[in-house]
Amino acid sequence: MAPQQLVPQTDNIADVYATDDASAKSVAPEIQARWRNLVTQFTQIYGKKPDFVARSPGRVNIIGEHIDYNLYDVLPTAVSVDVIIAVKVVETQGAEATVKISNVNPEKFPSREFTIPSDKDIDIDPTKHEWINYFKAGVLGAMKFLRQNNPSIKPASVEIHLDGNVPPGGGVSSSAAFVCASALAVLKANNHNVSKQDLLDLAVVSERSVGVYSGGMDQAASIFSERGYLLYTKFFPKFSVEHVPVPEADEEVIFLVAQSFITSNKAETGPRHYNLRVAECTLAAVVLAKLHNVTLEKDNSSLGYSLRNFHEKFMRKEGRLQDPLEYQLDSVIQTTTELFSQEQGYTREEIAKLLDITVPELESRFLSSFPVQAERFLLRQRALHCFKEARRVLDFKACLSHAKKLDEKRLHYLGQLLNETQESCQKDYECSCPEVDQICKIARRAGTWGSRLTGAGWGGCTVHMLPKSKVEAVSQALKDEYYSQKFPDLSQEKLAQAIVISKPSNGSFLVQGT
Ligand code: NG1
Ligand code: MG
Repeated sequence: MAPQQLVPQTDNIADVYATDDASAKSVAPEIQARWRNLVTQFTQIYGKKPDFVARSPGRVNIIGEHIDYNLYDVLPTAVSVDVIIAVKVVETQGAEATVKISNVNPEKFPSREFTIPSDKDIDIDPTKHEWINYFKAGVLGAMKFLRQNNPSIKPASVEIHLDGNVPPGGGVSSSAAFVCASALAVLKANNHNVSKQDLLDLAVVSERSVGVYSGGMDQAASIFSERGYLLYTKFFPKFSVEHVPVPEADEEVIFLVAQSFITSNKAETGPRHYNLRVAECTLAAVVLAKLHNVTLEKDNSSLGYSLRNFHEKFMRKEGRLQDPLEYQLDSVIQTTTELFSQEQGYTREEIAKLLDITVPELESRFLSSFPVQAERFLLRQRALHCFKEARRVLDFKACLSHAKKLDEKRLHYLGQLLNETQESCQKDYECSCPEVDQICKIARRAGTWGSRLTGAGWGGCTVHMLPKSKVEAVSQALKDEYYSQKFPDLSQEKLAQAIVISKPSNGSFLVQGT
């Protein structure tokens, strides 16, 4: 991957959205209308046309769930829904730069005005779930980055109009799309053409400032994806990406995304859901390291100690770093099965004892970055999910990479891997929910090769892999057996949003001269 590959710029939105080379110059009418609307409204509100539009998409994760913060490889791709931000740089009147920001949906997202301090970080109150917090997170990351190169930089004042159509809390990374587009907008407004790598680094830092200790998968997929490819993303020993094509098959292979409409706001449910899992995996890693008498240095995972880090140190001690990763993972799975025998999980006292430290030390070292609500930590189940999921990602990628063509056998194998991921998310990681389980069952019965939750889970989105000829039957089955039962008064518009065919799309883009 070219380390300094800049975020691409264009004056033609066909370069952003055309997904099939055949229609490389044509863009779906509703996308054209959405862009025209953004620019027209901008001009109505601010009296002038915008200088440029910054955009970054949501992502669907094909396989590799809840393992990015453990620094294991994942396989997402960008989808076409995105956040588009029209920007105009204006004169700074007072002492500090001002931001005027409005949204195409003013009832839900009222206009706001705030200043950007030039000598310190902008303050964000993560306990107040304000829609502009994500834009402020982008400002925070971008200004931190710009100040590194130019400590006395005077930020530009800007007028902003924003349209995001990534369903929030929907598991297709609305938050990452929002933060990446925002940071990109601020960097461009300050005349900095940013590399994809730099945008990624600052976007991950920014997203954590709104209180969610996520991995880097969403931001990587939002920034680095290229249309037609899945984005094989590695975090260890350092970040890198590989664009993996989906080989031809007798029938076009479709990835379909279906909303459960059960929203899960990670910022609120973190202490007993997402952030708790991050803590459980971290504790599993440090206990496994202690039991194998290996030392973990701090890594760049959310809490500084990851399962991948333990895996590396354990294999180094066994002198097996040259073994294929698959075999290494088999051994790590084996030792986890043997060492973590308690199905009912471990209390703080039991973990502290295993680590030879006191409970207060345990709290301050591993449980003080963010609140978690749990009496027991299910180290066995969470670690086994992650190691086995990391193994499935390797198998999924190997199957794609070694095939010229995907025959029935391979397609069923890929689908089976997705189904195993769902099973593990349900049983070992407990991040599914009854509605998502039901959607997967309905879709499989109607003809998908594989169906599973995608993203954090606890609601949100599902992703399905199926032949083009089954799209109609699967969509109909979901409408008849899920949406009409569960949400009988769902509007036609919401129903249309519920099921999206997500072709692997482009990542972040700057569009000028709109
Ligand atoms: P979503 O569901 O898009 O919020 C979250 C994390 C990812 C990853 C997935 C689970 C954030 C911002 N992103 O994605 O890093 O951990 O869950 O694989 O929390
Ligand atoms: Mg998110």
